Amino acid sequence: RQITLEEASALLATTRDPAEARALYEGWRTISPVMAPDYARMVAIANEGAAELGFADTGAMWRAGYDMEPDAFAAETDRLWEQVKPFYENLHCYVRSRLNERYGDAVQPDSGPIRADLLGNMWSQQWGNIYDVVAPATGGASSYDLTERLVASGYDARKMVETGEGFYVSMGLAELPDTFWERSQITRPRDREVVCHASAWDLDNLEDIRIKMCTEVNAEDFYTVHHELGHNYYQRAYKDQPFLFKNGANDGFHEAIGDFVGLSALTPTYLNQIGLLQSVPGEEEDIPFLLKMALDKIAFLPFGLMVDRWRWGVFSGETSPAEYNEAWSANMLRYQGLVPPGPRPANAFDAGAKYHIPGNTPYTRYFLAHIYQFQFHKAACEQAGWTGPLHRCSVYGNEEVGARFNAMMEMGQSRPWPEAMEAFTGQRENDASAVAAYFAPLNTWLTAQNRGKNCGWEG
Ligand code: X8Z
Ligand code: ZN
Repeated sequence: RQITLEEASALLATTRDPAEARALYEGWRTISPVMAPDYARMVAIANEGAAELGFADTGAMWRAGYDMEPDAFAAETDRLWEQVKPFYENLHCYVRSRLNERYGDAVQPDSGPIRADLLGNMWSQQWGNIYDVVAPATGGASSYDLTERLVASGYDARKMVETGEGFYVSMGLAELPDTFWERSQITRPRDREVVCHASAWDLDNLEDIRIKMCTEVNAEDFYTVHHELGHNYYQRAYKDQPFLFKNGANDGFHEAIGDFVGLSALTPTYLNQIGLLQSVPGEEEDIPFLLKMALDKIAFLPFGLMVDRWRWGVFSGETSPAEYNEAWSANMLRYQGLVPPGPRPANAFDAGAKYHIPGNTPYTRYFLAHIYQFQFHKAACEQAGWTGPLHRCSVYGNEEVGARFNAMMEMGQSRPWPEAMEAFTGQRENDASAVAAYFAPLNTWLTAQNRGKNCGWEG
């Protein structure tokens, strides 16, 4: 029987059987070899268009969207990666050793790269689904599981989206229009094939905003709902700009709006306020909470980088179609420290099994968003007068922060992005120090856990 990606993802999230994980990982990747020739053709066509517009290639065109020279932007992503890499290496080291304890040397050795299918996600891009496997052995674990809380509280897809809207409304932003509810696709239709990868749309450049997703009641889609609504709230905020400015300050901003809101919406304090948690855990749950967040947010960083590192090479011609898969695996190893569960077939086109590759959606935006959302969060918490640890801050119900945030969103693309950044955070730079500040207690804890370990990998 054929299963959908949603079904395969749900199984991969919960299976703890390495053979099943491998079958799911490899099974999904059988969909993409057929795409490789068309993909190569698309690259050639896109490059022709980029050249006509005066760019060296499509990658250079994509890197030109950040109010600086394309090469300077590439260097900027290197600089940001160097800033966060030590955190990722710490997390990688800790997760590897917990996987080793769980599965043994034959499945996951305690040195070298991690087996990519053991991380609970089809692309190993967010690892929160294996929290139970890597939860602290001593010193208190998390007292709740968000997926379980959502299910137990009787959430359905619509309630998930309404809850997301509720957060934005609490910040003083307007409710979504009726047409949003009439015209959005919130669940998978029963009668036809659709693209289920979540997206947000602005149909008339005014009020006709919609999301299109196949919402499941779980923690991952609780995040995704907030993420998608961020796109819609941004779109509506800049609707009065001239047409050419109806866009994000840069594409990383667009991806960061909803994630910023999500950082508050995932706090136990907020989950308690909306009745999903009966009580707010104390300090003893700081490390479990931060570990859960890091499994999603820190683990994502090298993935957010490697996708376009691969594509930049493809567009520039440095990587030929014959080298597509080798180069993809090499990037997985280099940035993420991951290897596939077994040798890949000669015709494998693993990149094609990630939505944004055949969809040709740039990906560095998500890497940036994983930095920006923490810059926004830190600034918002400071505006709110918060003096406690950043990970416990929520700006739910804070209309003053909402007004300042909306003012940045209303600017759209009318000014260079550093001005939009400055309008909300007072800072004009891409800066990963807010990531460091948010995760500081966890990083200290991980360093202690990893003492005596041989962290890192070759490659
Ligand atoms: O594609 C998305 C969104 C739509 S813009 C659901 N994201 C990336 C992905 O799923 O690969 C959000 C996080 C990263
Ligand atoms: Zn998005």
